[in-house]
Amino acid sequence: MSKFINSGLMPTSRRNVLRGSVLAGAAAMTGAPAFAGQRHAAVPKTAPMAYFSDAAEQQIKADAAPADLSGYTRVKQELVAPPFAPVHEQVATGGPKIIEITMETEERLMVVDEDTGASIWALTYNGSVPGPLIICHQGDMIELTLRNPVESQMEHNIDFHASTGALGGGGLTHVYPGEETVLRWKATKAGCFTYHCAPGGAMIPYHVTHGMNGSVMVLPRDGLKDVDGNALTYDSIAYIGEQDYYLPKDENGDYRTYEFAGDDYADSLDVMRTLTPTHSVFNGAVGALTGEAALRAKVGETVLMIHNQANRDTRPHLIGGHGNYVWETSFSTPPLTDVETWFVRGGTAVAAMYTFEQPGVYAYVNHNLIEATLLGAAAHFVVEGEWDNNLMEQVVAPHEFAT
Ligand SMILES: [Cu+2]
Repeated sequence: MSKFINSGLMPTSRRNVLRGSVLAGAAAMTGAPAFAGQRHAAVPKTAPMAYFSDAAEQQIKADAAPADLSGYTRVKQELVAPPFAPVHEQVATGGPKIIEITMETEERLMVVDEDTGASIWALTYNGSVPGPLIICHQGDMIELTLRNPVESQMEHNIDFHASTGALGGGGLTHVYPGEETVLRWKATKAGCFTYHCAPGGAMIPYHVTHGMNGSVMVLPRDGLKDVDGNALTYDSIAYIGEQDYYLPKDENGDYRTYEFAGDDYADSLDVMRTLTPTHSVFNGAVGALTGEAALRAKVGETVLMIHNQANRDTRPHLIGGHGNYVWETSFSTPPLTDVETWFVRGGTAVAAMYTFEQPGVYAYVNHNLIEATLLGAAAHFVVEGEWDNNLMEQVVAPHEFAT
């Protein structure tokens, strides 16, 4: 499905890494599309495209009263790779928590499509596309240690759509290779939310479309409810990140390969400007959730499907099933019910709950069917159990009819 190749351990520093704000500023001044080659040169330390200046940030922090952490209990959450979810409670017990998590900004070469050889130097949180699912309850705090390995080529940060202030934390979390930072934020809104890297300027979509995004689920403290206030619970979570890639091709129409992360910057921006992805895949690669890697469930099992798309609108559909309950916007409003196809606004994560009633293989697709079949946006649920003829029966098998 995907493989890792050692990045080559090119020495980097705060001055010569691919810095989003500097590169974006330089691009704006010169009109040049990209500056991947500048990795080797000293880059002047200015911040022409900063949305949130260092000076303002320091002043705000200096004037602020310390956070009141009384009443919180500290716990660690062990993050796991998609499509799985970390161990969590659906209904919170005890008071609010400070949930400690750690993420590394790993730059890794991934195969996107084994059939064509398409690959990408993915920019990731913890090595996966999407990044890991984080789960907390409304009123909890997330305390993230964000670490950028010394062998990275680029600076990274993180913007949590679930958080409040400082560009979702993006203004406070710029880490260069060999640096780490700690950010704590309070989950005040209940729902599923995207998080993504946002270094500055064109580096924002560059990092996001290289895989650097994921989801936070902030559950209501008393769990999920239907429109009448009845409790809704799930047996499992299927965490699906839809990723649009814009992979450059050479003059022969073959996908280009690159030696280091960031080397594709200029070529990628050329493809990104077309707004036409070469791939739209689930969990990082074509076929990442089919075949041996298909999602699994049983008849009677209730699955919460969390669908993240940080950059583009999409419309998931479970072929042969439904979204019994779909929270398209937040958990603060009642869910939509019995939905055939739901909508994920670009820059959003959506939760859809379904209880399987028939065994078989269900395709879960982006119901732009061109994207599902030609670009890769398809997964499979393999469901075990007893077939129910009351719901569906092949009354007569296909056969030649008499003329
Ligand atoms: Cu990044």
